[in-house]
Amino acid sequence: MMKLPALLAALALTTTLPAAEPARPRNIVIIYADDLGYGDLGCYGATRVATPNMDRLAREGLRFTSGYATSGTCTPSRFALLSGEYPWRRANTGILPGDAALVLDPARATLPSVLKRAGYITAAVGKWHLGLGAPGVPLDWNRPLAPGPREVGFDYSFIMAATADRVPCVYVENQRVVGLDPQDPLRVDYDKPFPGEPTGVSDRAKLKLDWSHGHNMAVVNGIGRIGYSTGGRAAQWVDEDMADTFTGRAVAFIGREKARPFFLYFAPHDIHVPRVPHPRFVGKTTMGPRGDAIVQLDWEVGEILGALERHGLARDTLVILSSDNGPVIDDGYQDGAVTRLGDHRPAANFRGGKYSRFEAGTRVPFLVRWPARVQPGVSDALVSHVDLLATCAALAGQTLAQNDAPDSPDARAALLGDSPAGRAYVIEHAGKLALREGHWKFIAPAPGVAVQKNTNTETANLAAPQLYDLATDAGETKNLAPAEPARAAAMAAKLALLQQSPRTRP
Ligand code: NG6
Ligand code: CA
Repeated sequence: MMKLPALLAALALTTTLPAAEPARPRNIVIIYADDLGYGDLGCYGATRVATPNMDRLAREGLRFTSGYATSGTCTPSRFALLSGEYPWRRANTGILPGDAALVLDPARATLPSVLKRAGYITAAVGKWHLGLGAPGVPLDWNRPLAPGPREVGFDYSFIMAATADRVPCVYVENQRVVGLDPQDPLRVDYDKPFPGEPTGVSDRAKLKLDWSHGHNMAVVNGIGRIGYSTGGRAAQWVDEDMADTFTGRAVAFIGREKARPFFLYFAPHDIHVPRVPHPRFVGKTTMGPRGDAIVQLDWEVGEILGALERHGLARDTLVILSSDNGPVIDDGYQDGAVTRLGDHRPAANFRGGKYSRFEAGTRVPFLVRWPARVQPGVSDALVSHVDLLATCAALAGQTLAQNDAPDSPDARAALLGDSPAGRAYVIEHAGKLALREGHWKFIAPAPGVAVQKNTNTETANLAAPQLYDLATDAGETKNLAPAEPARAAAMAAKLALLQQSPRTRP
């Protein structure tokens, strides 16, 4: 029998224990930044730009040091996040033009469809870049655009179709172009210019922001874009207002739906090109538009966090912040990003960047905050965006069918900080694949340039296999493949096996 003092102590313990931990977050918010580098945030070491709101998320939540996007560019990473499937298994999941058809399959489970099934009202606000309309059917921008976000599970959407550097430069709300004048129909063509419309070549001298490579087709708001368009003038966005517009819609969604559980996928344009922050952010850093766009992005994050607080939802809302791929300095406009970079290191101590299979391509900022459940701290667990579908499904009490989300494991233990161990491996994708297993990194041989000419990014393409020990060489400087051929061969075999198997979810 327990002695009285012990019994009292046990009782005291039980009475001071907090209420049972919630299994399910009241709301889920994913903030998916664009081209934001690991080293672009104060909480990951940046000193030349202040990011107080993202730093606060890190302080109040878990900051992952080995969080990965699946891919080194946007469309494939977003595809993986929303479908739970590696993009390299599917055709047409590379960087999409602005008039591409929807690449997500409405017949299959998606992150929003699973959460919708679980009773969350769902919204996508910001960058889409996953296509609109049916394959093979030319899109008429003057009519409802379907299939799109709604057909894959988003109740509400306020998006741009692709990227801000691609036409059409208009907002699309619930799959209709916003503010379109029927007398001035919008047309888009990615092959040939519309006669009489200026281009970034014909009107180069008049541009507000000159291009450095690409971005010399249609001119909208004095900025050259990718692709041609005509008409739809009244609907064209103002680049400087884009952060306010998207943030405003996201905050309004939270306010409108605060009475019931919601899932918000908020995908800011920042810090992708063209970097044209609102005048109130101009000059906030010494780095020019790229730095100022980080400040603007941080403001956007602050607005979302503020809305959650205002409505009393912060404690019970799971907020995840990450980036679709690593950083790039010159991505096609002469915006001073290269000349004004100074000693800021967007990729921290990693090699490569956007478009790369070196670590900086896919190792991204990754923050998880859920005050009611997640203890603040730092986690070195390997986690990937592709985990989020099955993880959120499990949190929401949903079971997945065998064929759903074939590459998405339930990573609750790592993502909620219950376990320091994450995945055994991550696959890193930019053109070809690479494999990180524990602290070893194997990069499969690939043809192609070692350094992308215009962006000046090291791609990691090499005719020979590469092997790095990230524990001692995070910057991937010393190729150990010649010295450790057996390890390189074993990792090559494992990567080939993973690539060939139709699914990796247990
Ligand atoms: C590239 C663009 C780049 C950017 C990228 C997509 C040129 C020369 N470069 O083709 O500016 O738009 O595509 O970026 O056009 S992503 O983050 O959406 O993947
Ligand atoms: Ca991107």
